[in-house]
Amino acid sequence: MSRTWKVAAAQLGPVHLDTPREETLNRLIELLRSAALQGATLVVFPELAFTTFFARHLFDNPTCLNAFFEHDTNISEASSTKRLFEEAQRLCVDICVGYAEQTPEGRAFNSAIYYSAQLDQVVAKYRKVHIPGTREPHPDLAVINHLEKRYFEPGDLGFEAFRAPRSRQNADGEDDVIMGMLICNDRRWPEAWRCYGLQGVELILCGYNTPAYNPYFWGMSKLMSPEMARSTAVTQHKLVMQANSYMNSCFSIAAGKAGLEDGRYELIAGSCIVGPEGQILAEAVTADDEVVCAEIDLDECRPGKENIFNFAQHRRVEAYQRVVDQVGVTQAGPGNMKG
Ligand code: CDT
Repeated sequence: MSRTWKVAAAQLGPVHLDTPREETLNRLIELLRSAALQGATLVVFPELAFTTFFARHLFDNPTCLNAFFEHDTNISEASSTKRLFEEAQRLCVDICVGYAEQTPEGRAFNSAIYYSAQLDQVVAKYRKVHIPGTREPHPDLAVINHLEKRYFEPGDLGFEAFRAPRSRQNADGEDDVIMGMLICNDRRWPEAWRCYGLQGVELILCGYNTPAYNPYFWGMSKLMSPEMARSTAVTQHKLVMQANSYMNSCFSIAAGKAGLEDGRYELIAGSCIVGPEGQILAEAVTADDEVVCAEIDLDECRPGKENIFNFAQHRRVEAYQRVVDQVGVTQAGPGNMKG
């Protein structure tokens, strides 16, 4: 049986603070339809896809902040989001979509779910583990605020890979694809990918919102023009998608929110689909609403998994203890001669 799959990243152009949610939802549905017309049966949407990237802003009023969150435990049935899932079901297209989750206990997570059209249900949920930015706003430079640490707690679901049947391919579940979800900053952490790699992952799905210019967070960008900072941010985004796909012998799909939000907050574009040898198979050419499509053959993950990155044969866990024992840096002392 062929293991090819036509998949897509749905890049979303700017969404402003006052953009009505209905309007954004309509754009997501248009992207879904356009991907389906091109034959895709899996579409990945950005992080926090239903609203602007609200973590740029300080909200003193909890009602204003609440408007950016989903409060229903099942967003495929919630009144504010269900039209997207109904359309996915009608088109028989799976979707992965990011959203701000508020639990019934009042906990807040930056989450993503995978909806299987064939099963007509959400089959996996992921909560972003690496929460970047700060709790407190910058005293005098509001434009660079990134307040995710204020609005979200670190995800508590770990990196659990899951299986889903490829839509329209088979109904018996024998040829499920092994997938994992990451959200934005997670893609920069090789530990996250390796947790999935160790579960045989074949396809990583990752939505993102990456500021194009932030002199307080990006290495070197204090020295850079906005243009150089943007191109460096795009390079680093692709670098981590390509390197980690290669090192875990898996495909990956990255879907971003892009462009200039509210006239001053720029997000990088660069939505892309990457292969297991680290090659970019397709990428966005605009910083606006755009579908990026590629046909992938999941069996292409096998050479890497069976040879250079055959974990069972080559990993040396006895030498990796520091990776899980230590959080921050403990600088090496002078001299390390042992043995
Ligand atoms: N959304 C998100 O995680 N963005 C981060 C930027 C952090 S800069 C404070 C990213 O890694 O792209």
